[in-house]
Amino acid sequence: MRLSRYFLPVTKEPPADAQVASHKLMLRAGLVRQTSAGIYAWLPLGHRVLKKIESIVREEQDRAGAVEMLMPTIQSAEYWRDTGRYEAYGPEMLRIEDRQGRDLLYGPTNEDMITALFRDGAKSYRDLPRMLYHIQWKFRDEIRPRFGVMRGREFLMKDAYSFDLDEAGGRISYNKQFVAYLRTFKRMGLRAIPMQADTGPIGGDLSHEFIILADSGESEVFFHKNWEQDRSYDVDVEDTAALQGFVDSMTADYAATDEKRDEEREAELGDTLLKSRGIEVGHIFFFGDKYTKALGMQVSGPGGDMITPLMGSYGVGVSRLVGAIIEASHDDNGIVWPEPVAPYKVGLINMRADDEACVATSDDLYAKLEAAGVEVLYDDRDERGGAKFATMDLIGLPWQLVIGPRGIKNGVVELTNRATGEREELSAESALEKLV
Ligand code: 5CA
Repeated sequence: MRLSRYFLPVTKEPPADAQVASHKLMLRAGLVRQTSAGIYAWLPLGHRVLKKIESIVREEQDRAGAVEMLMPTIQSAEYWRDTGRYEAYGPEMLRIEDRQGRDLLYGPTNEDMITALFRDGAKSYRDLPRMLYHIQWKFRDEIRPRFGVMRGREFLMKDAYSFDLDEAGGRISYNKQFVAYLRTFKRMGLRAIPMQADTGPIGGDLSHEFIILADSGESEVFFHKNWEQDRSYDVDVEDTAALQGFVDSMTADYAATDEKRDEEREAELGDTLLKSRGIEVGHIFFFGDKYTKALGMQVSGPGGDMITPLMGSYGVGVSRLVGAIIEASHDDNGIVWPEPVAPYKVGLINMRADDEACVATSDDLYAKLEAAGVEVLYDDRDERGGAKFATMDLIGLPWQLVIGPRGIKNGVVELTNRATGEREELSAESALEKLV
C-alpha cells in the first residue's frame, strides 16, 4: 500500500481526555476515532490489526474443535425473558423498541440466544458434545467507558459456547478452551495469566479470567513469581488425562484478582508473591444447566432417558486486545507491534521523493515485496525524511526499510528493526531476502 493513497491521519498531540498510553497512541497513530462515547470507528490501519487478532483467535478456536457461526447483534427480548435475564441484566443493556412495539436489544452476550438455537436443532446425545463460537460486536452501556477501546460501549468479542452431556465432558470442553486461550494470547506476544474469577451476571462457579500485566490495568492482581517465566503450552488436548494434568499445572502457582485473594496462601508465599495491575483479555465460565434448564433444552440419551446438557461460555475481548497489546509493547516513540499482529510487516521509506534514483529503487523494492506477498506500507509521499521516520516509529511496523541518496551511491539500503533498534546497511537484494 502506498501511503500517498492511504488514509492515515496521524497527530502529534494526544487529545487531553486520553489517559493511558495505548489510548493516546491509538489516536495519534490513526488507528481509531471515537464517534460517540465509548464507540469507535476503526480506521484502515487499526482495522488491519483488529483483523489480524481476529484471525489468530479464529485459528485457535478452530484448533480447539469449536465451530464458527454468526449470530446477529440485535436480539429479541424474548430469549432473555425466557431465561429471566431481561430484567436482571440492568441498565448496561441497550434496549430498543421497533415500530411494531416489540422489545429488542443490542446483544451484550449470547448465552440465551445460542441455547435456544442449539435446543431447536440438537435432539439426541449424538449431537453432543459441541462447541460453537462467533466473533461479533457487542454493546454494553458501561457507566464509565474509558481507556479507549479497552472499556468501550461497543466492542468486538469472540464468544464460544460448549454443550456437554455430563460434568466430566463439560470439564473437558472448559479445559480445551483454557489451553486455546493460553495459545491465543501467546501468539500475540502476550503472557496471559489465568486467575480464578467471579462469575457475575453470567453465572456458575468455575471461572478463570486471563490477565495480562500492565501498569494501566483496571484490576489489581497477585501472583507467584513463577509466572514471570516463559511457558510452553504444548499438550495433546485430545488426551483427557494429559489435558487435565496440564490445566492443573497451569493453575498450581498462585494467581488471583483482587476479589479472589486468599490471605492464607499469600502469607505462605512470602517474597515469591508479586503484585501488579492487569488487563482482563479473556474470561471463561462453566455454569452447568443454568440456561439449558431455563430454556427447556433436553436431548434423548442412549437408553431413551432425557438429558439436560451442561454449558460453558468463553469470551475474548478482540477489540480490547488491540489496546492491551499496545500497553504491553510500546516505547517513547510509539507502538512496537509484535509481528503476528502488525498491520504491515515492513515500512518502506523513500527519503527523497524528488530524486529519480531513490524513486526507482523504492518502486522496485515495493513491487518485489508485494509480489512476494510481504505486507508493506510504502511512504512515497513528498515529505521530509524526519517526519517520515517519526510516523514509522509511531505506527510501529516491525521493519523499516530506508532508501536514501547516500546509500544508493554506495549500493546499499538501510534496514531497521523497530523492536531492538538494530540497524544495518545491506544491498537491496539482501534486504529482500531477509524480509521475504
Ligand atoms: N458471555 C461471557 C463469555 S462469552 C462474557 O460475556 N464474558 S465477559 O463479560 O467477561 O466478556 C468477555 C471479554 O470481553 C472480557 O474478558 C473482556 O476482554 C471483553 N470485554 C468485556 N467488556 C468489555 C468492554 N466494555 N470493552 C471492551 N472489551 C470488553
